Amino acid sequence: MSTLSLIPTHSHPHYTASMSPAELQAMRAHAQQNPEGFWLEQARRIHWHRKPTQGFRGSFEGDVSIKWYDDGHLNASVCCIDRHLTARGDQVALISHREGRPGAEQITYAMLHERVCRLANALTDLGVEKGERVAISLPMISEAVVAMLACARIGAVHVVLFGGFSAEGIAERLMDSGAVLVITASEARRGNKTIPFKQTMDDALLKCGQNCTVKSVLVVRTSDAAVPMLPGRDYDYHDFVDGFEPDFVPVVMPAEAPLFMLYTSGSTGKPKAVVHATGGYMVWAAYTMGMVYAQKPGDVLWCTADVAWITGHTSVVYGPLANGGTTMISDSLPNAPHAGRWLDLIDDYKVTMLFTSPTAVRAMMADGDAVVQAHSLETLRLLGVAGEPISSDVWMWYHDVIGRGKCPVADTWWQTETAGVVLGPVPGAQPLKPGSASTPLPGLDLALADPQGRIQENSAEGSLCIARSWPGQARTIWRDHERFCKTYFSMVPGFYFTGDGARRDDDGYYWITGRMDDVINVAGHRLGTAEVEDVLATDHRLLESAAVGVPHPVKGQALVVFAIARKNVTAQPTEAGIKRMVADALGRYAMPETVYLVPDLPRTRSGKIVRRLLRKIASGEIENFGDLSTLTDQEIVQTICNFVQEKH
Ligand code: 6R9
Repeated sequence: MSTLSLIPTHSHPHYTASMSPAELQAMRAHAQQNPEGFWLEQARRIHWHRKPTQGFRGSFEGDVSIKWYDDGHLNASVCCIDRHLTARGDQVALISHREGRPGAEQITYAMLHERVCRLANALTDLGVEKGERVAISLPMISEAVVAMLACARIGAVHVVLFGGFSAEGIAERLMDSGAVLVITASEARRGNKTIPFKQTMDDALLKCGQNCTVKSVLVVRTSDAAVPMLPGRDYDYHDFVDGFEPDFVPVVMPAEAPLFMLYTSGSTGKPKAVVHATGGYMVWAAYTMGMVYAQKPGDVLWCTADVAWITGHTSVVYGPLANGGTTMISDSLPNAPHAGRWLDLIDDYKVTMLFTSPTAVRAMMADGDAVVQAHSLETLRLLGVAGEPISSDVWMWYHDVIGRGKCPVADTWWQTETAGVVLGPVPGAQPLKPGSASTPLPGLDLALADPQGRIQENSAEGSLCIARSWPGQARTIWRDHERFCKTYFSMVPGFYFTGDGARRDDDGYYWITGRMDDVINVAGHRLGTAEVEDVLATDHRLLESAAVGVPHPVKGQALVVFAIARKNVTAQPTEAGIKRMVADALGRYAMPETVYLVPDLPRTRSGKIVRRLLRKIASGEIENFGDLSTLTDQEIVQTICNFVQEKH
């Protein structure tokens, strides 16, 4: 199948590749033979105040240590702005489209420099020092990009928080990160819903109570709605910031100084903040985005990801700007106020490179081809996806209908922890296989391990691991290095374990088979089932619960919860109440699709809940359950099936 659907290199004559197949081959060989030299050469993609003379130093063994370009010095905002000012100060760096407002803001590199400097001055005035954390919780507006770069300019560590988090979720992250300042908005509109950013932040700050480290809050007024402002703590962003000087001498940082941290979900416990280092991350952002999305003058790259995800950091902000490209953001929804809204924007702003999620592609596909046909889309020359598996039929639809058969489709596999593309094609320089995330970028050494941790050669299936460090690798988990070592380096000693399973075919192309741990992926959002179960464990009316992911036609996966209600409590929990409780605690994105209140759960003799069975039942696969002999009570499987069927 993989060979039949191979799309050869020469299929997209309209796409000018950044390198030839032979050049790519040579690059791979060079990276393999001389990794140190290769990565020092790649470091030249960015601007250094002091050039590094060392590549990787460290080890995946024992108390894992990862350092890149350790003797180099730089400032990430200089890489993204100042170094472009002479050659392309008047080129548009950022197109910022706001739904319901005519036109879009076209922010040149010179304007971006001014705005970032003003905010850097304002943050310094408010006492933010280098190394301190600044939390950013904003919709997709230009201030989000400016805020990240201003933190980088003063050497502060940004922590971008997703607007969909609940007050509780935000409070937890503010306290864990020790953020000293917050940048948020008054509110945002998503379709016909209002997202009360400031209200949620106020609630979160209240919840932090005695443990609150936040001293100031900058509020971008995104609508006319009045929001309560606490004098001495809260400042109107523009009233305050716009008065500062449009120049700020960047704080030069050592390469290993943290640039940002980002919370993500794991299989156990609370969300963890993954820490990324300035030098390695910047090289990696420039390299990976340069390899997959090689922007030429005039290219407009629209990555639809929210800035609060790693894709938003690398593919919206740092990658395109480090490479001197034009990046676009929009706070619009793909199908509001009407289906095909994103297609309007592609035509309106002459987008040449579209990078979105498989969920968004499936949603566009569900709206029907006629919506697409009503648009020109003639500026598009490259399409990309990341975040979750894309099936070959959806890939083909994206290629044939959105791309009109003219644009290569780059399916890229990566993670918050890898910070940039690991598996992905160099478009035009190698054949594509619909449904495969292609091959590792040059310099990356991937491995598949069997259940005993033995590395498999040639075509094989197993746990996806990375054998050698890469510049953008996460350095640690904030305040929990032990968890970092255990989560990523204990599974296959000496290797970084990704948490995903994959198959490698005869041509060396990788096919991701999905997570091997209890992490699910709802519309590209990573969610630990343990997080959901931890929330439900706080409700005294519930005895126990189990959360699983099931296939969903648009979202990829959906969350299903099985819960056991305690007997003899006065107010019985309801399924709707349980849904609300999860959404209130974690955020709207985590709202379960379905909740089943059941009398018990299938367990092994050692007491472990058998999630494999729950996943099958929840997805309606009730024909073949396999071996049930290890269960304490086999009847319960049928009982739960009956509950599920009754509901449908
Ligand atoms: C960039 C991002 C990471 C997890 C990852 C994997 C899944 C990402 C994928 C993919 C299949 C792809 N994933 N890209 N699965 N094909 N092209 O998504 O980061 O939010 O940390 O999620 O997403 O399971 O382990 P993050």
